[in-house]
Amino acid sequence: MFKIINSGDGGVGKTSFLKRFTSGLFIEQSKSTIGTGFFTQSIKLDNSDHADLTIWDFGGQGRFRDILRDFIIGAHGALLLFDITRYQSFSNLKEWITLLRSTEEDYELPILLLGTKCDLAEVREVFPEDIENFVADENLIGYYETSAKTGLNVEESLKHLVQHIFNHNRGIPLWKSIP
Ligand code: G3D
Ligand code: MG
Repeated sequence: MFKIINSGDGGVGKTSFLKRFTSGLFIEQSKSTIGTGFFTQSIKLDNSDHADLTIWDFGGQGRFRDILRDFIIGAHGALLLFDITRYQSFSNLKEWITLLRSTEEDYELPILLLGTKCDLAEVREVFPEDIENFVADENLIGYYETSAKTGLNVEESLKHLVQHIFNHNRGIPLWKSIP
C-alpha cells in the first residue's frame, strides 16, 4: 500500500489526471477541487507484483497549502503537475517542491514531474530544454508528457513512480513488511 500525493497549481489537470487513471475516462467540466479528495487504485507492475495506491488530490489554491503540509506526512512519493500551455504553472514548481520536501522526514520524497495537456502541444509555453534542466537541478526522479484527454502516459507515469518507490525502499514501512 502506497500513499501518493498529487500536487501542482489549480487548473493544471490534477483531478482529470486521476479520473483518467482510475476510470479510463476524460471527464470534461470537472469542478475545482475544494481542500483534498482521494482516489484508490490498484496498479500492476512489470514483475507481476501489484501495489494498492491511495492518491491524495489537492486543491492547488494557496489557501489550502497549510493543510497540505500535514497530509504529506507518511507519503511514499509525489506527482507534481504543471500545464505545458501555461508557463506560470511551471514557474511555481519550485514552491511546490519546497512544500513537498518540508516535512523533515529522514528521506527525500521521490517526486515525478508531469507536463499535462500535451494534446494542446500547438499552444505549448514550456519547452523540453527548460524541463530537462529543471528535473536535473531539483533531483526529481523523471518527467513524462501526459494528457488526461488522450490518456497519454497516464498509467505509465504512475507505474514509473511506484516502481521507483519499490526499488528504493528507504525504511518506510511498505505492505511487504506487514506480516
Ligand atoms: P485541477 O484538478 O488541477 O485543478 P482539473 O485541474 O482536473 O480540474 O482541470 C482543469 C481544466 O483543465 C478542466 O477544464 C479540464 O477539463 C482541463 N484539462 C485537464 N486535463 C486536460 C488535458 O489533458 N487536456 C485538455 N485539453 N484539457 C485538460 P475546464 O474547462 O473545466 O476548466
Ligand atoms: Mg482538482
